Amino acid sequence: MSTELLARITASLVDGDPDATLAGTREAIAAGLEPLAIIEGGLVPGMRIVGDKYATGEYFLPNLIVSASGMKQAMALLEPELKARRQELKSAGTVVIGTVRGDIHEIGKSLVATMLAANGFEVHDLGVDVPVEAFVSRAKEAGANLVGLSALLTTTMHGQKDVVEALAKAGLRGRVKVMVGGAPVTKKWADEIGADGWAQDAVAAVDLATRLVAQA
Ligand code: B1M
Repeated sequence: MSTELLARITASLVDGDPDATLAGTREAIAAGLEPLAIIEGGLVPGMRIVGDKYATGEYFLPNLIVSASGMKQAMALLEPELKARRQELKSAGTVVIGTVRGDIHEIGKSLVATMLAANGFEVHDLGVDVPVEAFVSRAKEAGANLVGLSALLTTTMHGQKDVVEALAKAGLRGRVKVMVGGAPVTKKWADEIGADGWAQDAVAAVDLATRLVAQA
């Protein structure tokens, strides 16, 4: 039953049918599926297929936009469910997160932000297309232990390096760790730009953030 339901959610994203994505997500919540299982077993695979079809020229930009809208609406339903499962009330650390300058990809960054909040972090989500200086000033104001930088384009990954350098210039690198992620971002890139860590997905990001904050 749950496998069939998750497959239906995946198919609704691939078909570009946000109403069906929302209906499937509601049904899965009502059936008692864990929010994370819905995200990882239904929604993320759907977006992955859509991305592959776009890469091969089978889908075009409007397909991406419609599917992303379905995913975003489903995430809005799941966020309170994820937060409601948060049991540990002690703050795990303060994180400033955003998608770097020039890049408007929001879904993965928001998923990481939601998972961090659901795991007890105080999260300052700056949104997308965030200027370098905004990361620095918010990290200062919020007394952040960690800055999270998302980039989905090979052309915007450099923005992560710019933020690492700007944090160093502002004298914050002693107490602020940097975590990077996003589809084209690798551990090798993280090492190259002097970030403290790289996470492949939102679950790994929570583990990494926990480890980095412990070292901060
Ligand atoms: Co865009 N896009 N897009 N897009 N888009 C990609 C990234 C692309 C790979 C598609 C492709 O060609 N196959 C390609 C990039 C190619 C490249 O650079 N190598 C691409 C392109 C080219 C573009 C445009 C340039 C297209 C155009 O205009 N001609 C344009 C760029 C606009 C801009 O940013 N300036 C563009 C626009 C868009 C939309 C607006 C239509 C839409 C985004 C809508 C939105 O976010 N509100 C969109 C989408 C939806 C995608 C794909 C299909 C899906 C991205 C997504 O949401 N995935 C994507 C294809 C792909 O990635 N396979 C694609 C689901 C999400 C859960 O995964 O974001 O990877 P992801 O996040 C994961 C991990 O990466 C990780 O955890 C997340 C959860 O597991 N992670 C982190 C992410 N951030 C992290 C931060 C961390 C740690 C982990 O720590 C801080």
